[in-house]
Amino acid sequence: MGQSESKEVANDGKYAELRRLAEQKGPVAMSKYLQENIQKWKEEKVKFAVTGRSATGKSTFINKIRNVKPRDPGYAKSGSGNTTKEPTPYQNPQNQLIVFYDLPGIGTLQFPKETYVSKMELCKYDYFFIFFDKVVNEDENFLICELLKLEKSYCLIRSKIDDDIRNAEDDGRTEEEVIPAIRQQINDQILCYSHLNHCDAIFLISSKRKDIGN
Ligand SMILES: Nc1nc2c(ncn2[C@@H]2O[C@H](COP(=O)(O)OP(=O)(O)OP(=O)(O)O)[C@@H](O)[C@H]2O)c(=O)[nH]1
Ligand SMILES: [Mg+2]
Repeated sequence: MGQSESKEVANDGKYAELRRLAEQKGPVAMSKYLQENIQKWKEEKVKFAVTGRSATGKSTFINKIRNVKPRDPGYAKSGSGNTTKEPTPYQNPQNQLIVFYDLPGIGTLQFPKETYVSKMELCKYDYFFIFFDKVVNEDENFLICELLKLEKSYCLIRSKIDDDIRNAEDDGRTEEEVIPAIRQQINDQILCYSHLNHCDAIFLISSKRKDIGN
């Protein structure tokens, strides 16, 4: 086995089958196998969990990406905190196999972090969007550690960037200064705690203003 092949790839059942075909049956059988399997991802159901503290904008984000307005059917209720009371699935209108699960906020009195992982059945989701609206705090830290134990992947979503821009403008700073400063602050925080480094990406978003975010 070549040195560049990762353990993950080497342990993958489909990869092993491909190797076997290549070695025993040759390129025609290999090509047939690839053609049969390459489209299979399109038939897979993907469950995205949208999680994080209460009132960080999880439900609002789900409405935004689904382009659903307050009086439309399937609108995820948003509010000023403790709004989402149970994990609720929302299908992506472009692909019904992609489902966003709107989760209650972690670390509230109703959903303390100690029981959140089991109550929310975090093990059943494929990927996690972890929302936070100022700095990564103890609750996100806890969540990330638990996801690492479950070997789940996640990205971090710093929400409500429009609020930061508005506040900064009141303080005499510009949008061009504020966004890189927030990103830098998050990166600095992540560098200090090695386990936070596992996140796939950090997005800065606003569900209220389409023109900002990166
Ligand atoms: N300024 C601003 N406000 C936002 C944004 N996203 C959400 N909000 C507001 O933040 C509040 C909380 O939003 P929700 O979507 O209910 O937050 P949540 O994370 O689902 O909250 P829980 O269901 O309680 O966990 C609402 O008043 C939203 O209008 C944003 O990008 N910018
Ligand atoms: Mg909600």
